[in-house]
Amino acid sequence: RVRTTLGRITLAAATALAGTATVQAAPAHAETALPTITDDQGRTLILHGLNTASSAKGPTGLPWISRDDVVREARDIGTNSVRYLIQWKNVEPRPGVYDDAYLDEVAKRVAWYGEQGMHVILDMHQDIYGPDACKGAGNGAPAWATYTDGLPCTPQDPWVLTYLQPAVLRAYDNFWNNTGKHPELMEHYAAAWRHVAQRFADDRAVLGYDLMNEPFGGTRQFGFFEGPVLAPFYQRVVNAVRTADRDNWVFVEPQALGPNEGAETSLGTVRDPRPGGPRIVFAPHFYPGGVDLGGSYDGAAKLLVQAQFALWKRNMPAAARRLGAPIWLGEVGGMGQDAPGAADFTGDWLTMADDLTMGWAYWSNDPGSSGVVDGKGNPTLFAKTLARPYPRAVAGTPTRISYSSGTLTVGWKTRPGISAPTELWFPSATPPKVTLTDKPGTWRTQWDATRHVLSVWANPAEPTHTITVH
Ligand code: 9MR
Repeated sequence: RVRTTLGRITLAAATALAGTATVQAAPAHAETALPTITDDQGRTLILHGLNTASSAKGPTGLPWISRDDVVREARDIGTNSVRYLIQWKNVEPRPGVYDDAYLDEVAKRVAWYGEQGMHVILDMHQDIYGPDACKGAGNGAPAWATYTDGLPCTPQDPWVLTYLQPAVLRAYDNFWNNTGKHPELMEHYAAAWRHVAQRFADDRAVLGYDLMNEPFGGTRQFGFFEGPVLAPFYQRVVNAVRTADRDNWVFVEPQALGPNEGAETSLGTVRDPRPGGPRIVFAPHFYPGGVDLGGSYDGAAKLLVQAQFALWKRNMPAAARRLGAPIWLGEVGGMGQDAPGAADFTGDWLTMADDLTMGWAYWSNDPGSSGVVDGKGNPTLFAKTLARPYPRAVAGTPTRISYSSGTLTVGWKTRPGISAPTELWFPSATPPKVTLTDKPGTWRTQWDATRHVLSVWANPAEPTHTITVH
């Protein structure tokens, strides 16, 4: 029954979207390169990572992982980053009262990633507002910040439909102050972020803050939400974060409904008050055709999903360009390894990310059929497909990333003043065969067989470089 319903929903969505979409491949390299996320040596970071983890939505607000799991992940999948889930309800259990013991537990786990040289993006996660909006179905907001005004709620299957329950719509309407009754809630949220930013501003493992997972506007959607409500809200949170932390990156998401399937976003520009140039990242998700809700990537469903690939590839980089921000795919995946076309789908979105020279965080790192280890601790299909050769740091502006049949090709433009090397990760410990377009004798490489990382010091006098590695 669920599959049939889903089929109808996705078909309806396809029909609706087909009207607005020109379903053709967008040019892989659009006019001007987007700004990039950079490390403290000025190199572009291409972030490959996992969302860790859905289990952090529970009462403790902490994910299932141990230190050893992080060590294994870095070694076997080569991730250089993590989208680490935290919860507002655990940060601010009572109004204005912050649980620093919780943040200590978060910091302890953040350090595990730091030990592996990985970059942490803290994600203030939520689904369906919070656990008190609809009988425990959701996560995120604390009980004291949940005003459902006595409206009814029944958790739905698939879970996303719970967003449309009256109590949930009202909880959001009160949060965004669409009702005019609760201006204090957004204020609290911004202050909670300031507190988190204060705690992590000097933590070298932390790269940035994803301000709100998959925002949902209640009874205001699309142009009635993203421009007039969401963007000013982000502005307020960014301003609050910047009073505590001038340097970390701030990640802003479009609303989830629509953009998750590739539809256009009307999110307005968010200004970064930090001196030295903006550090705001546009961080959309990609869940075409309900692949995370029991969907597949074969037959008619595959056509729909491919249409949404084309939409996403056109609309999300365009939005990033409009916002003047780098783009990073904060969530993608959620498909069980036994779902028809799972391997194919994974390969196709990985290729899309490479085509856009864009990093990603896979959903998710929870043990199970859509994780990287199954319930018994055995590696899944995804452990293998996500362990893909890539340039984790580029000493300049990447112009090309492509990987196929055992060959990784990376092109970049020199950015003056970077002395740190370009670093490429490979799943195998065997030294790779390298060719570079720079004049012989003007460049060198070094192979780290333990970390599987090839460092490349290209000739800074040459404006462009292309490396090919077998
Ligand atoms: O995969 C998650 C599923 O098990 C949960 O029931 C659901 C509600 O918390 O959330 C799913 O994860 C979603 C994430 O929180 C937000 N983006 C989409 C993810 C996959 O549906």
